[in-house]
Amino acid sequence: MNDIALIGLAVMGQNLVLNMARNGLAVTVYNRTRERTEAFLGGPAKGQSITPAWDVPSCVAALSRPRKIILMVKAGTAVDQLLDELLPVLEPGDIVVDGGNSHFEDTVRRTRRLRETGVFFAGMGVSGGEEGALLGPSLMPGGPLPAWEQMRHILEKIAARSADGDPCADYMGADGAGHFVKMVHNGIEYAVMQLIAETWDLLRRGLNLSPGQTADCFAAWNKGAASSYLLEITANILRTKDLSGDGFMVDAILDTAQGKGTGLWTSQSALNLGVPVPAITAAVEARMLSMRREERQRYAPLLPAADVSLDIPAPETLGKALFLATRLAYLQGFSLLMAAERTWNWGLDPARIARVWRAGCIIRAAFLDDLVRTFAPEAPLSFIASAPEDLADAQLALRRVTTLAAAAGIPAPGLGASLAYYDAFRSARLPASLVQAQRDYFGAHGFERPDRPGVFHGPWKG
Ligand code: NBP
Repeated sequence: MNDIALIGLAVMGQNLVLNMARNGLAVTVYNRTRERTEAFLGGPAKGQSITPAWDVPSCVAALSRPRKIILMVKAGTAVDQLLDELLPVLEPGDIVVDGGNSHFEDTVRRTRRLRETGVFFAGMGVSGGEEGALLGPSLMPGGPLPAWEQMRHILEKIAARSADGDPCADYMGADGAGHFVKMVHNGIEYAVMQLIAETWDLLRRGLNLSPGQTADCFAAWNKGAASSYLLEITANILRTKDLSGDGFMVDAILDTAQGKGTGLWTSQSALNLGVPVPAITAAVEARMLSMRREERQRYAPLLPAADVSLDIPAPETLGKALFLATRLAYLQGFSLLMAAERTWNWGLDPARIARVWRAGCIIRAAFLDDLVRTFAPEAPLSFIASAPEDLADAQLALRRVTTLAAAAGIPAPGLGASLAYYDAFRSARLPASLVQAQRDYFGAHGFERPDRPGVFHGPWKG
C-alpha cells in the first residue's frame, strides 16, 4: 500500500511527486490524460518509488488508510469534477488536499460539502513555483485540523526549511484559511514585483544608469535585512543578455504584464473586508495599464512631458525607498489577514504565517525573521515603526524618490501609494471631515463630532 496519491501531473504535480519520492514516500500518481502519466514514468520518474494508476478508483485502492490524496490540477471546475469522482470511493476519515490556486470561497464551499461525507477536505496554498515544488515549497494548509495532524509528517518532510531548520509548512486555520493565505501571498508578490519594476524604471529613466549598473544596484541592495528572493532574481534577470541579439533580455520582452487573477482576488477581498491594500491594488492596476499598449504607443508623443528640475537622489536613496515600500506592502497584506481573522475566526496567526514564508516561497525575505519577532496584531504599524531612526531616513528616501518620479514624469503608482498609506497613518487629522460635511450637505447623512456624542447635521443652507 502506498503512503499518498497525487492527481494532476503537470509541472507542479510532477515536481511535488519527485520531492515526495526523494523523501522516502511511496507515491501513487494519476492524471486525466494517460499520455502525461506515461511520459512522466518514462522520464523524470524512472527508477523512483512512484506507481501509476489509470483511473480514480484504482488510485484510491492503492493507498493505506486513511487515504491521503493531493490534487494539483487547474483551479476551478477540475477540482469539483475530481471530487465527484473521488467521493464514491473514499471513506470517512480519508483526506483530500487541494494544492492548486483555488479561490478561498470555493474552498470554503468544498470544505462544507465534504464535511457532510466525513471525508476531510483541506485547501492548501503551495508557493515556490516549479523549482520550489521540486526542492522544497512553502506550504500553507488549511481546513479541518485532523487532516493537518494526519498530513503533517508528510508536508513537513517535503517543505522548504528556514535558516534555523524549521519546516516551512504549518497549519493556517479552518475552512478557506490556507488558500486565503496563499492569495494574500500572491497579492504581496504582485506589489513587491511592481515596486521593484518602478524602482528599476527610475534607475534607468530617472537616473540614466546603464543596464549593468541597475543590476549592480539590486545586487547591492540584496544584503542583510533587506535581502529577498525577488531582489536576487531581479539582479540576475537584469544581467542576462538576449542570446538572439546583442542587447539585454529584459529589453527584448514585450512590456505588457499579465496575471492569473490572484492579485485581483486579493484587492477584491480587501475591498469587501474594508481593508486598504493600496500597493497591491496599484500593482494590479499597473498590469492593467501595461496591457493597454496600443493606446500608450499612440498617446506617448501627444501628451505633454514633465519639465521640473530637482536634485537627483543617489541610487542608495532608491534602495532605501524600495525597502520601506516593500515592508509597507507586507504590512498591508498582514492587515488583510487580520481582518479576515476578525471576520471568519479561522485561527490565522500572523507569526505562523510569516514563519512559513521565510523559505521556499516567492516572497521570502530576510526581514520576515524580524516580523515574526516584532509583529503585534493589535498594533501592526509598530513593525514599521520599531526602528525610528531608520524610519526617519527611509521615509525621507521614499518622499524624494516619489518626487523624482513625479518630476521626471515616470509613473510609480506602487511607490506613491505606499507613501500615501504611510502619510495617512501619520496624519492625526485627515480631510475626511470635509467628505462627511459634503455627505451631510447633499444627503443629510449626518456626522459625528470629537467633542460631544451623537449624530449632527450642519446649518448648510442657512
Ligand atoms: P495547470 O494549472 O496547467 O493544470 C494542468 C493539470 O490539471 C493537468 O494535470 C490536467 O490534466 C489537469 N486537469 C485539468 Br486542466 N482539467 C481537469 C479535469 N477536469 N479533471 C482532472 N484533471 C484536470 O498545472 P500546474 O501549472 O502544474 O498547476 C497546478 C495547480 O497548482 C494549479 O492550480 C496552479 O494554479 C497551482 N500552482 C501553480 C504554480 C506554478 O508556478 N505553476 C505555483 C503554485 C500553485 P490533463 O493532463 O488531463 O490536461
